[in-house]
Amino acid sequence: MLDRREMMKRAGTAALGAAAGLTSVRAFALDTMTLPFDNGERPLVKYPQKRPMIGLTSRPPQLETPFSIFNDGAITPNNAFFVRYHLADVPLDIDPDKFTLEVKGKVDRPLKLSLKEIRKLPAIELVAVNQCSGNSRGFFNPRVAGGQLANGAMGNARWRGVALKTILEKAGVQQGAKQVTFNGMDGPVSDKTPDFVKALDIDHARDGEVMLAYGMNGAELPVLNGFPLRLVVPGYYGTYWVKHLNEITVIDDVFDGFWMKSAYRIPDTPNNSVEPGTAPKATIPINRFTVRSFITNVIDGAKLKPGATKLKGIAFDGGKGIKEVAVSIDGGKTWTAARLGKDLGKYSFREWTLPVKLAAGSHELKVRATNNAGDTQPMDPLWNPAGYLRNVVETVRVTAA
Ligand SMILES: Nc1nc2c(c(=O)[nH]1)N[C@H]1C(S)=C(S)[C@@H](COP(=O)(O)O)O[C@H]1N2
Ligand SMILES: [Mo]
Repeated sequence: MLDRREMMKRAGTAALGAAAGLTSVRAFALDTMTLPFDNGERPLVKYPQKRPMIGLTSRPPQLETPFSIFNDGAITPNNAFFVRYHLADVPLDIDPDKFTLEVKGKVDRPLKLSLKEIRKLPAIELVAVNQCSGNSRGFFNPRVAGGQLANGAMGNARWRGVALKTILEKAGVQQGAKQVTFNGMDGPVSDKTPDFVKALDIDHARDGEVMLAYGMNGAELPVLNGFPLRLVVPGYYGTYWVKHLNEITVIDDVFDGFWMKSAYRIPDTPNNSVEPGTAPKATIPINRFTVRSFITNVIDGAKLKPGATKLKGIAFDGGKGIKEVAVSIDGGKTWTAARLGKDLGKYSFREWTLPVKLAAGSHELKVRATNNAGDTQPMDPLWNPAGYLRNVVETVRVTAA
């Protein structure tokens, strides 16, 4: 366990600015919690606009959602939504009246749009999961380098904004355009660190669903989730969801910046996995989510009363939509289909429930989802050196007594 001083040190002293009506406030540590892997001790920290969250780093702030939140409903509240940054220079006092989005490169009409102008364009809304590529990395065996996250680097929200397609049409994409790059207002503290820039293929960028979002669950974006504007790339890992987005560039080649060419790559193999401990021969940029499902109302190691219990949880995938969730209470020998909850769209968490009867004794509860393309979850974990894409069938061990 960490002592108080160490907790304070780790919780850091990030001061958030006045942009979203925030006064300058320091984050402070409330308590600690322990994630279920070695070196899993974390401070619970309080940042402006956030409820107590699991602190991973303080400069930049990186916060994981306590897993119990996912049992409260299919939508993750803004104040419990995880936070991920790469670069320490995070823009915390953006003046929304001075903010502009620049659209440039291979376009007929380069644009500089204010937030007001962006909000006047036709709006779209969509419920979608945002999940960090490294969500659940802490469970990798052998362990891998990177943020040691449990299962809380994900969240599901109703996003509101303008289709990127609308903006690109306004700018007039030129013949021969291949990709679109996205840059946010945060930057590196040192010149040696490459700026965080991501790219999408032009057809993907124009699919009508990739969105510049200014709204999240009926409110503005929280500062730490990209205020005042962020990219939403439904079904794709969070790395593409560029926050504080202020620069869009249409290019006629394939972008070769560090965060596309060298980072966020997965093995170019059938399951995007390799033998544990080995390096892939060829890699591709990470893209869509793998299929995942969780039990949310019973935690590992729980003691329950024998008899009737209702299991409950969530499932999601990269955009085909969840077709079936099956649950086993005997360690995977037999499976029963769960009842699916309300369908909030193919990019959303899908809630599920299943009444079960537990005899006295120990039980291994497992949950496995299948999407509309027939993709499902492996019984044994797949491995890759960056600790991405984790989607093994989760096991919750309980004792009924
Ligand atoms: N500007 C900016 N946008 C960013 C990042 C970043 O470092 N800077 N990190 C990305 C990564 S890796 C993830 S997982 C998501 C996390 O979104 P969130 O912090 O709103 O949860 O933001 C993405 N957008
Ligand atoms: Mo991420």
